[in-house]
Amino acid sequence: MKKTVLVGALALAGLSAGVASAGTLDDVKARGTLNCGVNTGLTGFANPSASGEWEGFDVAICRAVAAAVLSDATAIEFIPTTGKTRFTALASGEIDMLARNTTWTFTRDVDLKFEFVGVNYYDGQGFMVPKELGVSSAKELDGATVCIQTGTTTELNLADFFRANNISYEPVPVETDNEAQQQYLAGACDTYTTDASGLAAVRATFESPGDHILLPEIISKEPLGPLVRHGDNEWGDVVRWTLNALISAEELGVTSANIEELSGGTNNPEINRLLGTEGSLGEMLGLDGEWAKRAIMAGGNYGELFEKNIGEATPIGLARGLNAQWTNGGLLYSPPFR
Ligand SMILES: N[C@@H](CCC(=O)N[C@@H](CS)C(=O)NCC(=O)O)C(=O)O
Repeated sequence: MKKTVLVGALALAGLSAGVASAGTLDDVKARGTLNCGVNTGLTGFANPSASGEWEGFDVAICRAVAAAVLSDATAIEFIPTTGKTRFTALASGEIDMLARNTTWTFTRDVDLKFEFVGVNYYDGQGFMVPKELGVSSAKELDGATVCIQTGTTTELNLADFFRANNISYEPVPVETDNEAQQQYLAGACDTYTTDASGLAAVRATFESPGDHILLPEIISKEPLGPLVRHGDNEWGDVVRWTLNALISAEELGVTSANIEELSGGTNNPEINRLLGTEGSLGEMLGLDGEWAKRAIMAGGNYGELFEKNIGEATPIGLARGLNAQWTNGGLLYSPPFR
């Protein structure tokens, strides 16, 4: 009797999730494409190129997963999502994973029932102002109009920061970065606030980036990472270890330039396990031995992806900072491939 009640409750719980909560790995394999939720457009992170190809630091995670699972880094349907629509898209099953500068928070995990598989960018919230506003600290923004993207952690942090500093602001809500950019440049808001990486990305697209400054305050922690639905652990493992493969590859010195040679076998057992010449880690994931090799070859290791898409040599110009490897004073630390 007790057993029946329990089974019934579980079935109900499954139904209330609204989608098949298990088996995304099989679904993706059967479909032959990965449905990856990304931004509507944020230079350096996720943006269609002039020829219509999605590219960027978040897009690279989708590509690595598609390469690992489907042996094809282009077998992806990119689904643009806003701050508001991203979670419904994931919960409903419209997308298999979300890679869209999304902050790992308690409520998104526990209440919305998503699983963040790791962090691909450690960030924090900042403020951008036109130089001519003559402001040098966020604490001088009393009474300012603030462009703010709805459905984000940004909205909540902003309220906390102004309240804690006993100053007031007038929100100018926007739904996409494009809209924020237009409003800000048109002077509809005195300042634009979002993740500091997002501010750098937006500023890079301005005609005169030098006319705008980022204020020194970073008012929050924004660990950004890919996420999947709760309760689909096999799929979660695939996305988690794909991200870890990119991070470990950098730590172990595996690059797009030397990966072919290294996958012939090396005297470093961890590299061999990563690249599938030793052990059977791929099989344990429901993939083959070369899954991680393909993931890394899709665009390079973590460091290569960083430098190519958002690094100091790009117009976005981000330094590694917290996103350096732990061996270099940063927070990037992949668990071992063992
Ligand atoms: N990390 C924050 C904010 C993420 C966010 O939506 N950022 C904006 C501003 S950088 C964005 O990505 N916009 C891209 C778009 O509108 O497509 C969160 O998870 O709530």
